[in-house]
Amino acid sequence: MSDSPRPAPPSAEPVIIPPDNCSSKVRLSCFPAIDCSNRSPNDRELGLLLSSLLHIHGACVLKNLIPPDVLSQCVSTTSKHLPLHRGSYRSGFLESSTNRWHLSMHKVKDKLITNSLAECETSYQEWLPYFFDRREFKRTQFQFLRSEPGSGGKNQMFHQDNSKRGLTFLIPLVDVPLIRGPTQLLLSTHRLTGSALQSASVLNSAASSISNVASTVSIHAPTLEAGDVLVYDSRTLHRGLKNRDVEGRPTLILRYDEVGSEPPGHGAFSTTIFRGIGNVLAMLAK
Ligand SMILES: O=C(O)CCC(=O)C(=O)O
Repeated sequence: MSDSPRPAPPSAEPVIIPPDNCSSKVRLSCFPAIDCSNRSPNDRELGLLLSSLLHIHGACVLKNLIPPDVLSQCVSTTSKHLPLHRGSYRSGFLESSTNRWHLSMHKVKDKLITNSLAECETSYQEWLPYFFDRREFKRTQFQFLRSEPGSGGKNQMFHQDNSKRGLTFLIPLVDVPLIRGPTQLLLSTHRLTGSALQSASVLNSAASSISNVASTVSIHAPTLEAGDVLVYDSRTLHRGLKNRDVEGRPTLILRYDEVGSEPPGHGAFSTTIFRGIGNVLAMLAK
C-alpha cells in the first residue's frame, strides 16, 4: 500500500446529490458525490476525482459502490454478533456514547467477517494511493457500529477521527434516511489541522485556521442508501446524529492513516476544544 502514482488533475465531473437528498438545512451547494455504478475498482480517473473532492471539500459520497451480494454477506456475518435483546451487548462491545455500540472487528477472529471486509475493501482500495500520494499508509481501524433506535439516544459530539490527514470509510448496512441519524459533517474543516505548515500543537494550528475555514464551512447530513459509502478526510469535523427510527443503524467503519500519524492525535483537552469549535462552526455554517 505504500507505492503510489502521483495524482493528475481529474477530468470527470462529480455527480452531485440532488438537494432533496440532503439534510433539511438550507444551503447554497449540495454534498459532493460520485456515482460508482458499473465503475471498475481500478478506474484511475475515479481515484483521481475522489482524491480531488476530498482535498477540496473533505468528504464525498460514493453512490452504489458496494455490490448487493457483498452487502448482504456483511449483514449476515455481522448480525451474528448482535445481541438477541436490545441492551444486552456482549463483552467486546463498547458504548461510546448513549445508544452507540462499537465492536472492534480486529478482535473478532471470524474468517467470514474477514472475507466480507476484504470484499468491501476491494471496491475502493485501488483509489487509496491517490489520496495518500507517495506516503506509506495502513488500515488502523475496522469497527462495527450500531446506533440503536429510540429517543434515549443523543447526537454524538463533533470530533475529528485524527488530527492528521487520513481516511475514514463509513459503510452503512441499511438505508440511512434522516430519521435514522446519518453522519453530519462540517465540510472544509479538514483544513483546521495537520497542514504541511502545521505548528507543533494541534490547538495552535487550529487557532490560525479557524477564521479561514469559518468563511467556507458548510453543514450537511447526507442520507444514504445501502450500497453507498461515505468517505471523509479524518480531520473533517463530524458526528453521528441521533437515531429517531424504530430500526437500528448498523455500519462498518474502516480507517486508514499514514504510518507515523496514528489516530487520534487528540488528548482530552483538545477533544473538548474541537467539540466547541464544531458547535460554533455548525451555527455559522451555510
Ligand atoms: O455514527 C456516525 O455516523 C459517525 C461515527 C463516528 O464518527 C464515530 O464512531 O466516531
